[in-house]
Amino acid sequence: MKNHFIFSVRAVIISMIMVLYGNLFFAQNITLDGKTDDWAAALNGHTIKNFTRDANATNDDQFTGGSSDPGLISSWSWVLGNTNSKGDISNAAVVLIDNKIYFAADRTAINGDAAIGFWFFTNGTQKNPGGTFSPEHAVGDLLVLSHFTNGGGNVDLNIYRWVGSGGSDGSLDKIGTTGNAFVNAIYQPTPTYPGWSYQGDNVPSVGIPPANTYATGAFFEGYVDISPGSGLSHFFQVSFWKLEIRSPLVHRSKIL
Ligand SMILES: [Ca+2]
Ligand SMILES: [Ca+2]
Ligand SMILES: [Ca+2]
Repeated sequence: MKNHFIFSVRAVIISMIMVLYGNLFFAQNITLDGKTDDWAAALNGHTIKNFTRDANATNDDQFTGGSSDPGLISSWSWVLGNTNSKGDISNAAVVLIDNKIYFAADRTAINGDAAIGFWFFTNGTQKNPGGTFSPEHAVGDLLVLSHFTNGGGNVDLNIYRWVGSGGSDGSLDKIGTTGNAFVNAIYQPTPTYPGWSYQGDNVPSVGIPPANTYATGAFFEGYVDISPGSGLSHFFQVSFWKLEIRSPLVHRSKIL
């Protein structure tokens, strides 16, 4: 009887552990490893998110030359055009998980390194019909700059906060640099998520990748921690829920 009781307790404990691990498993976290297999579950499992399938052809919205990161929103403009494949994003995703903003994107051509940037707007800045953007920046808008590296692996994130003037870079103030980003170091399938599709360009060193397959250096994932104590928690106090989590402004993904 005693042994039976012990086994029962063990069973309960094991069940509790499984529940705990089950909850962790079903929390659908993103692992920064350059692998794509966590993104579909994360997007399906969380409510604050956005996925955008950006165009690849002549109807691809893109920034015009004067639309710089330190510039005012009123100086930004966009047009429809044929994006250079080196700067052509096909898919972009953002999801909020446990006070972390996770983001992912891809590039069509993998030759060489390329910069990428994500803007998160406090007041929901977005593009307007006719080629303009509004509303203007608010103090606290968040800019994350990083890069695709040709061979894949861990990459740095440079985090900036819009301050208007007097920042480390004028209108932008550099908050810090983290290693919280990764570019795929091995071939990866696209996540099995509605609308997520991809065709890489021919690159002499590797040829044309199969459909819906990322060659090394084509897929980027990272996160910014905005939890209390992170130094970025003020983003919570400026209507975080209105940040453009819903619209990562794919066309702003600045690949140079
Ligand atoms: Ca991953
Ligand atoms: Ca595109
Ligand atoms: Ca676009």
